Amino acid sequence: MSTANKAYNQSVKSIDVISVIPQMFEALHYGVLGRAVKNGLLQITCWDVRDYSEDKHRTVDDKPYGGGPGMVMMAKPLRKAILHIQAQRDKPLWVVYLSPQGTVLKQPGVMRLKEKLSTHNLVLLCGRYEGIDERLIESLVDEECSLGDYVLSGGEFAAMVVIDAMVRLLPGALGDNTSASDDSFSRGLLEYPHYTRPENDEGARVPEVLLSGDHQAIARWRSRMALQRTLAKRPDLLESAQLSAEEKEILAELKKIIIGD
Ligand code: 9D3
Repeated sequence: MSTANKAYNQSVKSIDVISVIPQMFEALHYGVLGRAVKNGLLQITCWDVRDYSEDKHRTVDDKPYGGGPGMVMMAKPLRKAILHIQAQRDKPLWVVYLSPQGTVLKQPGVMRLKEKLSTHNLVLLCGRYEGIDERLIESLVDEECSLGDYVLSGGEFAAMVVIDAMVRLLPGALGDNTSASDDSFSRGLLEYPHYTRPENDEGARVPEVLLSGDHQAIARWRSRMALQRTLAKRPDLLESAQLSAEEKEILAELKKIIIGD
């Protein structure tokens, strides 16, 4: 067991991905994700559905019953892949099918899936073509997740989005001095604006308060900016945001300014 797992006293968290294009998941070797895997925080295994096909052409799709355009992924190769994964895992599987019919995933949903990793081995099932045979969904899929209302060409990028969002919530994934729970987004707000050197970029100066060294004033300014941006760009988020008494006061003030009394 790696140092990372000893430190947090957890069993190995495991994500299995089933896809017809497992090569796409090479992207997971980079950045925060690549490091989390290297440090042993979790194990990601990609499985090629075609390895579970039953003919020499490695066929995994067929024409839809009832006619119509496109092809449908057959239940059998997917079922064989899922059962093969279960045979190698000690925890029960939690099978998530990435699909446009799924519940749209939000940050609380990401947190729930991350917590599932303690008791289950997560399987992310990626569809291609028109989708997968409904009987496979009914028998082996635990939940269906969508990213939102736009059309992708398959579930692979969706699966990578879900993995990225979950992994950065694992203790140790972001390093020691950052915490995912510090993100203003995790409290339901947009972030305050960020600045780095130089102080003067082609005439545009860094806001004076950030150079003041007054940490309380800086915190107040950032909190105000986060609220102001959220009110301007994503007022829908404010309905469910968790705000402190002070933030509620600032927000009431900002609303007066916008309305103009
Ligand atoms: C052209 C096919 N479409 C008919 C209007 C249906 C359709 C089938 C399969 C649309 C998209 C897909 C593939 N999409 C996904 O696998 C997918 C997805 C998405 O398209 N949008 C948002 N979230 C997701 S998660 C998986």
